[in-house]
Amino acid sequence: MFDVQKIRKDFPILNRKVNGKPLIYFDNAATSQTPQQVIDVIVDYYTNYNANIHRGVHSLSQEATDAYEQARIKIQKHFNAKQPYEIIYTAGTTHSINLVANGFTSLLQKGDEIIVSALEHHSNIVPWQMLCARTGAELKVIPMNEDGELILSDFDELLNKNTKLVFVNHISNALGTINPIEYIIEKAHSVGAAVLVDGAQSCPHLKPDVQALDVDFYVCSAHKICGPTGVGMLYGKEEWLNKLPPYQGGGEMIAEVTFEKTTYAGLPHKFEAGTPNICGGIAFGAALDYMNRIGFEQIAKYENELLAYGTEQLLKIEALKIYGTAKEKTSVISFNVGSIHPYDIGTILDKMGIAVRTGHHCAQPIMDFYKIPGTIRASFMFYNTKEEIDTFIVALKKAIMMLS
Ligand code: 7TS
Repeated sequence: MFDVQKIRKDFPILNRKVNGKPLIYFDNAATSQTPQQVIDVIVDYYTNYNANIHRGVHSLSQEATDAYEQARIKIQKHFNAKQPYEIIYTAGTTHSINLVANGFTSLLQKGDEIIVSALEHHSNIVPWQMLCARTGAELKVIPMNEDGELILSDFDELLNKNTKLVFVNHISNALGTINPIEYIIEKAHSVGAAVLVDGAQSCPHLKPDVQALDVDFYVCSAHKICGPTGVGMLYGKEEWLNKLPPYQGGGEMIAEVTFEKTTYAGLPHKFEAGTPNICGGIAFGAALDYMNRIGFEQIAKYENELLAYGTEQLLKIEALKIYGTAKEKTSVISFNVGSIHPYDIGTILDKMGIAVRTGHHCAQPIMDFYKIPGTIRASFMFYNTKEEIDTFIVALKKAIMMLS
């Protein structure tokens, strides 16, 4: 049984006050909160077995290496990758995307085309623009409609024999749209293009199966899935990871080094130069354990209830417009009220202990599409409640009165 009050007890931060009011944390799309079970794993690491990995014969180093590699296997199982070495530890989604974009520099040339979607976070736009500048490849964009859905017929027309790569997020951070990645992957493959899916916003809400999706690359950050910041992963199909050259040179990623010639280590180490975020990787595994114990089906069901309830309550407010009305969406609500600036509402809500994000959400092209400077974004996780939404609605109405 899904018991939200029991779950809330796992999150110490939910007990704190902000500006004298109980914290209501609705900025989960930016980062999720951390349960005690994951905090304990972090404390245990630094208290009991902090050591560098893959290099020491001593016990601490062995323990740290085992825990780090076991976490990789947890991540592999979670995403259903075929092999543990298809999971590359990175610093997060942005790092993972840059690793792939950098690797494609030697695989692309003038005349090649790359497709991104209009719904992307800047971290899934800028690295590809940089890649195009390095290689002469051209960037094409799948447009969106008023509901915040991708126009798939336009995508079909963009695809051709020159298309080498397609990049799309699984779920939009600014609007919550769930993109039809199955369709996109299948169509892209039909012209021989590789697909990278940005799972930064999907992984907190669903459990992707990379083999069933047949996706070439899938990336995410642990901090959005109840884990720590500074760690994430890149899943890549073995054949693709073998084709990409290493991203960074350094320790750990080599087979042999001489001044004449260096050979590289195999997967996954080829992409993991230097001392990694060891504790972060272990805690990433613990965060997935935590979420899987609750169960992603339960999580999605409950969050959908929050989404429906929050949407219904918000739409009762006069002059409130929701951006992102896709049929398939997750628990993110982006909105504005009349001509009130989102920042002003966000500031007043903060005074009442409510954390929302305001601004362009690192997705300026979406804001340009709607011709707005930004939105107020309330994003819910499984530890939020309908009662919190009620308090938020009362506070929002107060803010609107003060600003009208
Ligand atoms: N892609 C998407 C879809 C995202 O939502 C984010 C972060 C990133 C990439 C980058 O992730 P990072 O962990 O490397 O920073 N999104 C947000 C957000 O919506 N508000 O703050 C960060």
